[in-house]
Amino acid sequence: MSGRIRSEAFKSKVMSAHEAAALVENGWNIGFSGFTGSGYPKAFPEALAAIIDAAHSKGEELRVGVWTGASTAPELDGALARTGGISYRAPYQSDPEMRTAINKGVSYYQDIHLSHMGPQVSQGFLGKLNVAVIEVTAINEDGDLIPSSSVGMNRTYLDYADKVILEVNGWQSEGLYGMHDIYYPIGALPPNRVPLPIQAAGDRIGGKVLKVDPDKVIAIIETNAPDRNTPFKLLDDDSRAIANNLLDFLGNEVKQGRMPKNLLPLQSGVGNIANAVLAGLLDGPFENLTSYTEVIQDGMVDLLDSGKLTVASATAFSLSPKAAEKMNDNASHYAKKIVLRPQDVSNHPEAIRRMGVIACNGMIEADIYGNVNSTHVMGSRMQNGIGGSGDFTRNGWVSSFVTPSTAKGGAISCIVPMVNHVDHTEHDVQVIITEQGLADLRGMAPRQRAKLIIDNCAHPDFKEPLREYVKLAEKKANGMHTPHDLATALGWHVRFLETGTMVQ
Ligand code: 0RQ
Repeated sequence: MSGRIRSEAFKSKVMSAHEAAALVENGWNIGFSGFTGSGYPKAFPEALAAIIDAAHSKGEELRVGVWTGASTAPELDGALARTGGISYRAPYQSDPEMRTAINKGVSYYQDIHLSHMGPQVSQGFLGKLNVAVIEVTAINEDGDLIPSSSVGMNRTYLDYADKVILEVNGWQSEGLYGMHDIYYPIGALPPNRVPLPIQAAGDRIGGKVLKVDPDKVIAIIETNAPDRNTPFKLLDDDSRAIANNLLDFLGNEVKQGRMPKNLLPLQSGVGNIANAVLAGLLDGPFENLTSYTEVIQDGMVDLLDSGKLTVASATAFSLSPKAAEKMNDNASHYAKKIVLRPQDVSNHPEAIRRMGVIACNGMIEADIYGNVNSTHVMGSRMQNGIGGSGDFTRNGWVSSFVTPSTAKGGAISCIVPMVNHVDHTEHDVQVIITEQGLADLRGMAPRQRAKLIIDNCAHPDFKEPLREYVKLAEKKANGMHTPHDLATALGWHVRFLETGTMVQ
């Protein structure tokens, strides 16, 4: 044994991943730990996938509901989705195999705001939670659990599951102890909800450990395996240009007296552009920054190292292998500057609204009136999910969305007459940014927005076609508030589906 299981009561429950996975019954819902590729169980899901494959090859029915914090890794979403054994998946995923199962209609998928997942599970809307499978760093003598590299939904799953399986991962640094802030009262349901007493990104309001009823623990698996930790792409010209447009905007907000010199707490989505923004901040003029976000990427760790960022609050890491190694070696040092919270706290509307978070998220497309689609490709296909973007967009002080102006080598305009699916409405979206420029939509009516978005954000190849659409819409519309020609509003998407390009 690794020495990470320090409670006598738990030692006798150690078994292999196969033995633990064999306890799962057809139709069970499983609440897995894991958020943006960190802190997910490493051995149980693949063992379960092998058991599902074996059952299916004998013609037996074995399918499960898979609930997580957010996206996981090929060893979890990938392995289970490949079997065809996931009946239902929630809330956020980004795995290619999982995406295929959803888009083929093999698995149902419910795309839930990350801050809503806890309350919805607690209310029982998703059905009964049969088992929670949670990765931890260690089990203390008193049976308390030291969380690993993500917190996500773990508090709720441990509380609400009938049974619990723990994976104790020796790869996770023991220095993580003290980084987590687990606030329990926020799990209360109406009418017993309490205020969230967070006034600044670094406030600690809870305990360092997760609690579990030892009687519910049916198995413990020992692992020693790293998190997914995919390296980031090198910054390209487009992501650098997008980052610069956002940083200029923030500089101007300070100049206009609308933000303090050290800005307001930053939230940044995942991916290349988000990392470019963080890299831009490293070279930029802003000091004493803070972050209230959901994911800590490499750029955030660099900012902490430089001293430009004083504190970062999140629910999970999403690091490259190099940065993960650095985090593992120095976790107790970073624990003074990083707070990892449950996702119903990291993404809580009350804290985001009170602190005035600057939200910045990626998108698939925006339309000329400022509606944003973060999730769907050509109306029907799911890409990843809304994740936490809605939590931060609706409640932030500034809500911005970033994308290159075109996709698929210029065949697709990311600025369209009408989005093929709405995740963030025109009422929530304040700033749209592409490599072409930035549209500050605050204080603007729909037709004013259309002009600004086309002039500042659309790719030159699509500016004139968009202006032509506006003219046509204004001629044909039944009203001049948000003019549309309903017969052609989605024509660009239809053209892409029929010909492989939106270009006329
Ligand atoms: O497809 O992979 O087949 O090449 O979409 O696009 O440009 O690589 O951008 O990785 O930053 O993802 C919105 C998906 C952007 C992401 C989204 C195609 C494009 C490519 C990916 P390929 P890029 P990114 C915090 C907040 C929602 C969740 C969120 C996301 C693929 O940012 O999932 O914000 N956001 N969470 O070719 C058709 C278009 C397209 C398009 C891009 N207009 N039409 N395809 N693509 N634009 C994190 C969490 O919540 C956990």
